[in-house]
Amino acid sequence: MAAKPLGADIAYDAEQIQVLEGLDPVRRRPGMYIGSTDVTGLHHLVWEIIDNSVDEALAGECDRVLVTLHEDGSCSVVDNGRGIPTAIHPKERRSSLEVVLTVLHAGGKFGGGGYKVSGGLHGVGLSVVNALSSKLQVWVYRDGREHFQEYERGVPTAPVRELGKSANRGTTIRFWPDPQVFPDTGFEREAILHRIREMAFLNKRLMLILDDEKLGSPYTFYFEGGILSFVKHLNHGKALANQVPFYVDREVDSTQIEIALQYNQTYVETVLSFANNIRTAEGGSHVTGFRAALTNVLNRYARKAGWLKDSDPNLSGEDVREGLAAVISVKLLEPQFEGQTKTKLGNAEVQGQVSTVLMDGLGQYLDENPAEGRRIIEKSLTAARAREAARKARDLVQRKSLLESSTLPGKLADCSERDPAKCELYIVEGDSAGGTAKAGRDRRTQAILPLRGKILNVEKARLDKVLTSEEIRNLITALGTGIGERFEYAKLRYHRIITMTDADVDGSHIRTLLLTFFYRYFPELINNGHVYMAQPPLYKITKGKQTVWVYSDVERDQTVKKMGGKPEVSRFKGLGEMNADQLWDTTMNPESRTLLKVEVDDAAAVNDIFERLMGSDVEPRKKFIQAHAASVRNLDI
Ligand code: 0RA
Repeated sequence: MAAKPLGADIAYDAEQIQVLEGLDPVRRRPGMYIGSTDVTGLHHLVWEIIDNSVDEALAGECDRVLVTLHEDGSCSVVDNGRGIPTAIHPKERRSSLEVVLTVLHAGGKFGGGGYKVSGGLHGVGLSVVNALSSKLQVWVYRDGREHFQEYERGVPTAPVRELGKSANRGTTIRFWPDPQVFPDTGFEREAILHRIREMAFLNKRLMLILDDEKLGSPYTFYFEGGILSFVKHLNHGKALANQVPFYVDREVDSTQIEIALQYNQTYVETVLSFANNIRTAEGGSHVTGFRAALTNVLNRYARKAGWLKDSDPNLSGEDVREGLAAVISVKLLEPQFEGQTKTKLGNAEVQGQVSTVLMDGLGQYLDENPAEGRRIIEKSLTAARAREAARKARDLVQRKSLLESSTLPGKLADCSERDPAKCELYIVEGDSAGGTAKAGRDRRTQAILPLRGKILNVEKARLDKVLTSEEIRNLITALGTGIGERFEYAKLRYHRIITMTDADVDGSHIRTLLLTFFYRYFPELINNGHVYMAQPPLYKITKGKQTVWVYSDVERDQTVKKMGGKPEVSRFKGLGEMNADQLWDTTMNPESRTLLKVEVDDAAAVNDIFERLMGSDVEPRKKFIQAHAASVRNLDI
């Protein structure tokens, strides 16, 4: 190392102590800044940097972002934007680059203006990424030069250095997440792929690349069509109602509004909304404006064309959204995020802006594409008739007091406890396993409902058909909540609803059907964390009279070693293999069991998965179920 003037070093050290103190709160309470230190929190570091690069794209200054997952566990993000400013910061009297990377809430951007992802939901700032990385390196290409700085846990190891001339422009940030902060520092390729694909859809003509060094070739995403391509992607593999998708891209009072929609021949609504590239899972003003305008335009069109008579009631919002795949993306200067998870757009003015854009645009589309218009209206009219039929069927069923009665189904072995918070409902595959579970359970708090055979595939049927299934009616009665418009969360009889199925392909399929059913008809139960999957063991290991059940390959190998000799190892096939005591010990005892909580946070991903699982193509489905038995993201509890 070259000798430096002593004075300069002392001044520099003093600054570094300040930096350390500045970022100290982040290292003390990372959860406050990135939500958690699990994989979700870990990925926030990646999103933060990508968001900053995409901001450059939004400013029209960048058209390429490369994310690399390096073999050494670090991640780098390269963009060809303007580069983080490097001039001496007038107030801080050091490089602006260092200020951006070491001062909490310095944001990156000096002064307002422009649409920003990073100002929004995840906008914690690059200094947070830096604070939570054991090492971070940044290269800036700007003003014909290459600049570099390195940090350890947020503290610069030296001042910004000029490495020489360069004709490039842009920023490269490489970071090593700190194992002192994150118990697991492994990035998930699928999660990153999903987000950069989404970013590519949301920012047309921006190229995003993911290079996982463990793999041969990188993934490149680039869409000329933007969210038009997104909607085609959502409908991939589905039969369509309108062949020509609708698309509009307009700016109203400096709000950019982009909407794409296309109907498919399913009964499911998939409307994804975004504000400044952030997924607004709780909706908000843009979604409200979209829904109002869609219902309005289609009713006016149906009446004008005579498909709705004067005496006919209007098509309802639900009718015009059956089979709808749509993406709404707005970009605004000062987005306000509200709601429980801060994913609801609050800006009131956006409602009218979106309405206007959709009314004008869709009105014009229908005039120009009358055949498509006809197909859309026919689909909505069919939905309206089916909804009426479903209402009658439900009333009939409810009048027969099958769903809301106090008479519980005969097959349900209920528990004695009456406080729902203490009660669990085990949904068990097959009468025989049901019998074992009944014998093994804690009858005070655990109820057992055996399901015979395969339950109906609710992806392929409307509610009226779904309600013809006795198994499903039993389940709804046991839950106590009713269904559809009459759903009452407060009447839920069990706070834990646990699917317990065999570990084979059939079992996985039944579990997926059940989870699909909950996802479609009881989303509140999933969102409030009431739905779980039991985790039976994977292997049975026997030696003489001794039997041990294990839950993973690692545990299997350890146990075999511990037992010595040559114990017999067999794959656990079905619940029927165990007697009541064994089932209790391995799978049902709250003291020792593992439950996976079912969580769904991404409608697009879930749709994709359900489509593959429920499609008519059987072979890929089997393979897929085997590979991803838990079709939804799940959490150990
Ligand atoms: C501050 C100001 C400007 C750009 C950036 C930060 C910036 C940050 C990141 C993070 C990753 N890539 C980035 N690219 C740019 C504006 C610069 C200007 O006005 O010239």
